[in-house]
This record gives sequence, structure tokens and C-alpha cells, in this order.
Amino acid sequence: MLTEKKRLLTGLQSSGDLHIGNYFGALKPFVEIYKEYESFLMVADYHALTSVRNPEALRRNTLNVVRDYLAAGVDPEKAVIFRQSDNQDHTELGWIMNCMVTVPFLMQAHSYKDKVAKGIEPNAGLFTYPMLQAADIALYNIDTVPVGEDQRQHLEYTREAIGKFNRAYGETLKEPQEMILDGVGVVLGTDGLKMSKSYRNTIPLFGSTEEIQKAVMSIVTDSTGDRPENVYAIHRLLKSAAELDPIYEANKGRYGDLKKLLTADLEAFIAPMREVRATITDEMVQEVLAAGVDKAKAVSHVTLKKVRSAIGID
Ligand code: AQP
Repeated sequence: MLTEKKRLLTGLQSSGDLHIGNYFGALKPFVEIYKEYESFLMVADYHALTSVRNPEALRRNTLNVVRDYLAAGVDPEKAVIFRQSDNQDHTELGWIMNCMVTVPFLMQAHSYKDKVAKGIEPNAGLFTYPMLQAADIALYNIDTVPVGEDQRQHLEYTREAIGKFNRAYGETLKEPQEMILDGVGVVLGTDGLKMSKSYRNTIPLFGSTEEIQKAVMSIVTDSTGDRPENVYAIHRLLKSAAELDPIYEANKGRYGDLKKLLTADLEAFIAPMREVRATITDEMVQEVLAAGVDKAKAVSHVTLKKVRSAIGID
């Protein structure tokens, strides 16, 4: 008997260079399972607009994120890779999702509060971001969304908006589940806080040898402990505790040496992907996006038609 594949989607904002937190939190889990699903991989450039004001940077970042997807091992024949802004169904359903939830509800979003506390401009786009994200997911009847821990609440928000829509208009949209892997939900940055493009505490996923070295050397360490926990936590993304514990025990207190070992391990992990990435041209990226948006629209138009009919805008 033929069984229909479940649907998988994730997306990353083109708000800057991807970092190892994005990779281990969202991209790697996607790469590991996407062939078992009908998969969608989005570049969230409208989301990036909440923080990027430089058109050249947004264009460049958007192409770079797709390049990163391909270099990380995503086959465009087996996943629909597309740019959010190429499909206006996202902004239309995003508006409709906005009308499902209240301002006090959105005011509880941790991500919004954290970003504002960090001095990021509290623009209305940043505030309503979870409802554009709800639309990103709902349009494709998604079952599973691989994300980092910081997105757990946003997935709850997506379910809340979809649930309210379905209760008001009848069962129309599917409620998705997040997929958050143990141990990589929150990858810490060089300052010991969540690694984030906008916090300037990242280890770039496709950084040069020098950039990786510089980032690792800047990892903040606590001089009171035997083991530099911030260094160890990043190292654990690459190697098991069984492999690392004897090394950290043998190098107790020698933080500089441990950072050199971490740099070497990061380099060994990143270099092969970096080589692949260097072969991917802008033209190849444009072709992938052009093919992707057609496939994305073929699915999202069906959902949006049902939504429009349900709400009385048809
Ligand atoms: N530090 C992290 N650890 C684990 N997962 C992470 N993700 C981000 N940072 C970490 C996951 O990466 C995916 C894409 O994130 P995004 O680009 O949509 O935005 P974000 O979560 O806000 O990522 P950044 O790097 O912090 O970007 P800025 O600074 O621009 O907002 C998501 O699944 C996220 O969980």
C-alpha cells in the first residue's frame, strides 16, 4: 500500500552569515531526515527584514543562505528550496494569522522580549513575526518543523493561531509539531549566551580558518573551574563525552591548548563543506530558487484558496 509522506519544513533568516548554532539546531536535523519526508526549505528573507536595512546585504545574505543549504548537503531535487518573498501567499496568510491572535498574546513571546532587551529595534514586523512564521508553516500543511529551542514557543504560537482559525472557520489548516534535538537546542555563543547572528557572538558555519580561530579564542572562560565549560559545550557538538573527557582531564586548566584543539576539530568539520560551497555559483542558486518557488506555489495556492473561501474573501 502506498503511504503518503509526511511534510517537513524549516527556514533560516537571511539576516547574516549562518553560524554553527543554526547548523546544529536546525539545518543538520533537517539534512538528516529530509529524504524521509516531502520537504520544504525556506530562506526567510521577509523575516530578515525585521533586522536588516541594507538591500545589498539582504540580497547577498539570501543567496548565501541557499549556498549554505546546498553545501550542507541538501539536494534541490529532493527538497523544495525557495525564497519566502518569491511567494506572496506568505504575506497574505501572515495577515490573516495576525487577525487570529491578540496583542497581549504576542507580547508574551520570549524571542521578542529577548531581542528588545538586547537593544534590537522593536519594530512591528519583529512583534508580529510569529504570525508570519505560522503562515510559512500552515501554507504547506507541515507535520514537523526542525528548530532550535528558541523556536519552541513560536511553534506553540503557530498551533494557537491555527487552532483559533480552525475553531472559527472549520478544520482547514494542519497543526505542526516542532522537532528539537537533545543537546543542540541551544548552542551557546562565544559569550556563553545563545549564539545568534545579531548578538555578535557566533562561530560562522563557513568561516575561514582565521575567522574560526579568532572566534574560538574569544570564547569567554571562567577562570575558577578546571574545565572551560563554554569551550567544552561547543566541542560536544563535534565529539562524544567519552572522546572529550580524557582530553579535558589531561589538559586541566590549559584553556589555550583546549581552544586550539577545538579550533582544529571545527576546521576539520567545516573545511569539506566550505570546499563544496566554493563551487556553488550565484547562477546555480538562482536556478534552484526559480524551480523551488514554482513547486512551493503549487502547494501553497491550494491552501490559500481554502483559507480565502473559509473566511469569505473569495
Ligand atoms: N544558538 C542556537 N542554538 C540552536 N539553534 C539555533 N537557531 C538559531 N540559533 C540557535 C536555530 O536556527 C534556526 C534559524 O534561526 P533564524 O535564522 O530564523 O533566527 P534566529 O533563531 O533568531 O537565529 P539567529 O542566529 O539568532 O538570528 P538573528 O540574530 O538574526 O535573530 C531556528 O530554528 C533557530 O531555532
